Amino acid sequence: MLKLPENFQDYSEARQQGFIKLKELKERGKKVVGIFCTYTPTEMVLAAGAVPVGLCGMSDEPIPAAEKFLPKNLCPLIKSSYGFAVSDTCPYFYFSDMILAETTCDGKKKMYEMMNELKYTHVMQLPPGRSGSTALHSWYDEMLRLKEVLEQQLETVITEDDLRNAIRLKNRERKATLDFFEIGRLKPSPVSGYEISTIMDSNSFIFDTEEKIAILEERTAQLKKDYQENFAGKPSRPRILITGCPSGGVRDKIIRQIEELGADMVAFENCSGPRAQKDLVAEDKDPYLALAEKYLRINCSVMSPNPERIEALGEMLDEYSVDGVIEIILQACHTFAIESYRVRKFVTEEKGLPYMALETDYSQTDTGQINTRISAFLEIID
Ligand code: BJ8
Repeated sequence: MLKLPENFQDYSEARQQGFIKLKELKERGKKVVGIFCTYTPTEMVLAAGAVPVGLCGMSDEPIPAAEKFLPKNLCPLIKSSYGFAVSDTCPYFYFSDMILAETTCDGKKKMYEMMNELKYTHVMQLPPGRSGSTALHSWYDEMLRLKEVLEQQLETVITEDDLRNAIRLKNRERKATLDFFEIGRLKPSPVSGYEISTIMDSNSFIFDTEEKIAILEERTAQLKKDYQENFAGKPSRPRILITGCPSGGVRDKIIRQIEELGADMVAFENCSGPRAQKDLVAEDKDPYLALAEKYLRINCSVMSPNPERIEALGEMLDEYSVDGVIEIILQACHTFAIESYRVRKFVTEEKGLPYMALETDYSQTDTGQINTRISAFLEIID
């Protein structure tokens, strides 16, 4: 595995430091909105003068608390997120003035009904597909409705200027994030997938967008320099792309293992990667329409049909010179599990690359079995 930089923060350290910063912001009167998904139009939260904070559960610790209320056979991300909330063990949930969620998969949207009993949860009605004009119209209406909800709940007013400023700021953040991801295109890659994933998840605990942009730009510049001085011209290890469900909760179990077993994790075709970053919000039109258009284009498996994900995957396989694809399917995630049939067919038959799906949860019970499967997969690539 590549050596991690000296100032590299691990996820739990970043999460810890974030608590303190958020507490200070709250004491200064700042409002906080807890969010769960890439479909969340965070520009609206910023325009309301509030701070968006990611609440996706990535740990198995709160799962027993969740299983008192939710079925055991449910996605660990949903159980972990609810478990933190119901056991009151997540300061970020505690500090949130409200929760902003969307109707994505069935498990999440039903869980949000229960979360609403713990804290006010506004659920945006995300259309189940993008076809026709109805989907865009109804999603546009959801943006307008969200403006009213935020204004009411946070006792503020969102002006068009505020929203345009937030759109410009988030677009700059997207460009900086994309440049950071694209370091993985270099051969050999000077950055580990473990670092990419950790930095992206840890950045959700930095509440000043300018600071986030600066961190990303600085690390990208360092990595480019490091590539020129230490990596260019050297042999490359097998290059793996991760696809499927969010991978933050299995970072140690899968991402770290892939790299320790001799491959480079160069790209993420999931919500830890460029999925929502590579497509900017248009700055020259009705900002609510621009947000509706941008967020509806996100190609998560909850959309039906979803050919855009396969197109995006194909582009990434070429751009990142990928040698093999590993799909992470979290336990009981039906949409990614079913879509994996198309992904496997596309990767193996159209792109001629090896593919493997790993179905797992946040526990450590299958660590040995996963290591064996990753080792066997890397042997095929070699
Ligand atoms: S845009 S990937 S963050 S919904 S919770 S669908 S893993 S069963 S997280 Fe997601 Fe938004 Fe899509 Fe991204 Fe499956 Fe679990 Fe549902 Fe999940």
